[in-house]
Amino acid sequence: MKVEAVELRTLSMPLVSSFRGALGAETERELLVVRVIGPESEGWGECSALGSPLYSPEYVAGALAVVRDHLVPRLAAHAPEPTADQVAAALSPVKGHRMAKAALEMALLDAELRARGQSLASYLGATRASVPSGVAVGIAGSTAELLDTVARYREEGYLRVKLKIRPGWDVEPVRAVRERFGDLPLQVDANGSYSLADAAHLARLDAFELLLVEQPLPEDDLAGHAELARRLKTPICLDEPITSARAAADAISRGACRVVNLKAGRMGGYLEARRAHDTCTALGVPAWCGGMLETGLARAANLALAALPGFTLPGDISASGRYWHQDLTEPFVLGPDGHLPVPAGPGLGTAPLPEVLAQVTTSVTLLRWGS
Ligand code: NPG
Repeated sequence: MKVEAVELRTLSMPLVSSFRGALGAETERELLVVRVIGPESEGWGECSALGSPLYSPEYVAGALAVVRDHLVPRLAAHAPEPTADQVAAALSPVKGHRMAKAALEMALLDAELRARGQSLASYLGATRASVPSGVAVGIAGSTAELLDTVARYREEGYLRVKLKIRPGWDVEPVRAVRERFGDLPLQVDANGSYSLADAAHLARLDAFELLLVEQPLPEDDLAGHAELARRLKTPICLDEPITSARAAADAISRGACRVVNLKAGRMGGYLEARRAHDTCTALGVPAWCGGMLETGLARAANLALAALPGFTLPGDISASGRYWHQDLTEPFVLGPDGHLPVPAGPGLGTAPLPEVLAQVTTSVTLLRWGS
């Protein structure tokens, strides 16, 4: 498509409640959004990097710098009229920075699909009009507080709950939730905070009929996960190390996981996420769509992705109200059946509300295409 300019905005959005996990306590979500502007169409991309490099090496200021100084100039030189499916190859000489690359690809995809009137869901191959919604619960101050939070989310209609765990906050809180909510589809996420020496302790979680335990060990320990898998009944799911379709195939073939969390940002974009989905489907491995405290922009794209047939478990895609008093887009609202609607309009099917965007913007950088 013809591109005239790329606008980069950093935003700061207050979260409804602080999100405490192995990643620290976030109360404000800093983020970067990318807007591709052309004569016929424009599109929006959201970078999932956090304000600080606590989940991945990427973070907002770094992502802004790499998009501005490397990704946009390189893409403009390589493909003066780029299409979204050229982005990954054109930017492959730049190592890493997958979340930044994903944001640029997402913006081009949105612009392209808008121009031809096709929804992202239909482009990706979605087979559902709505997807079941799960919710992630951070480390609570006490078990009583955790039970209250889970009860509230149950009442709101969420269909499965993911509890963050870490050493010192695991078996007892999980037991308390399971005792109180006997039939609740439940899973846990450790963000890599255990070691193989904790295997016997982690095996105590087998008593609670969890759907899965996510990322118990550090991300570079596939062999450890394969060993742990032999000692647990609960399926292991990987998150952080799944950086591509190939990484997913590798982790599965080594026996390091039986379930995969797919996050487009972590994999360099929605096109690679779709390939990873296809890989999981071919290998008979259930996938689900992860979340990174996104605004309505990436939530829209995640809903499109999660509507593919291989996403057989509810993802971390909650309603806007779980995160924001005021979302960047029209809010996503949970239906009475605990599902969220997959946007059907062209491209992402949504866009930032101008007055909200203006309110939460902390910086604007305008780059002319090809200069
Ligand atoms: O619902 O968006 C959500 C949050 C789900 O727990 C969640 N995400 O480790 O997967 C994770 C965690 C996360 C949050 C990761 C923020 C990175 C940033």
